[in-house]
Amino acid sequence: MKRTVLITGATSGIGLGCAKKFAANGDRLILTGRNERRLTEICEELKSQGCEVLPLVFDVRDRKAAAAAVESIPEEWQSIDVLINNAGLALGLEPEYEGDMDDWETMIDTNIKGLLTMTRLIVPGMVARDKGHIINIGSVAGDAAYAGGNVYCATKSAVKALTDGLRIDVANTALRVTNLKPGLVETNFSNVRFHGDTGRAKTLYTGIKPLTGDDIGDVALYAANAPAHVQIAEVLILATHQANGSVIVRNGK
Ligand code: NDP
Ligand code: 8X3
Repeated sequence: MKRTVLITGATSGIGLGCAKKFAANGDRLILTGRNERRLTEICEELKSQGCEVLPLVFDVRDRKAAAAAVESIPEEWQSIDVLINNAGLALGLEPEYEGDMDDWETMIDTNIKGLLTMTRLIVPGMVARDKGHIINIGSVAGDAAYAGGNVYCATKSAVKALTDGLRIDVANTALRVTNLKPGLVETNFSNVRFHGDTGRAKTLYTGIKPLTGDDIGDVALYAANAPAHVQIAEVLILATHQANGSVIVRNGK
């Protein structure tokens, strides 16, 4: 039977990679994002490949809009089997004592509070059905801080704590909870981080073959397709020439 998979932030990068992989697996998708035009294009493309898709346009920082969007899901789509909490971003790479407070607020509101809002809205149904899988997109940045990462790293450490906490809270159910922690993935992430400075964003990926959104989609699908008794709790996924959040060897072989 087809699963219903809700992916937040599916208009780009890792969320889009997950959407493509779950669609190819025969699942049906609820895809979210703020960019309505892009979301519509992606849904049309997936539909043309035979995937059933439901788009929901809202900002995960807006609790009321998120609740209204979830409320609007037609009854036959409401039994969500997999929730991929992916929507998120980094803003800035300044030292902590020089960071932009508005950027901090946006990261905290999106990466932590947005993820919590979606968890609070979707997981009670999973618990009631005793069925479901929550896949949170954390980061290598949550393992240890790197230079200029400060607040972004803190939000991804929070994702780890919230994922571990949820796993404890549902250990008496059949639900599974996974933290996927990618390293360098070439997406729109660095353009967003550097406020549209594409030249600076590109330098992040020079001299190394980075991961792609599809690579992370593969791992998410693996975790979701594991037998029911197997819980992939946490996976760190790095490019071959990246060792951790701080060590990246450029122009390795
Ligand atoms: P992208 O910028 O390519 O994609 C980010 C996605 O998040 C977009 O679909 C965007 O959609 C959505 N999004 C951002 N803010 C909001 C919001 N307030 N409400 C709803 N949706 C939002 O970046 P990535 O794909 O790289 O990032 C996805 C996740 O992966 C993030 O959580 C990021 O922290 C994490 N990650 C990224 C890594 C990387 O190297 N790229 C490595 C490790 C983790 P829209 O603009 O339509 O709202
Ligand atoms: C994104 C990876 O190393 O740019 O979470 O923080 S990193």
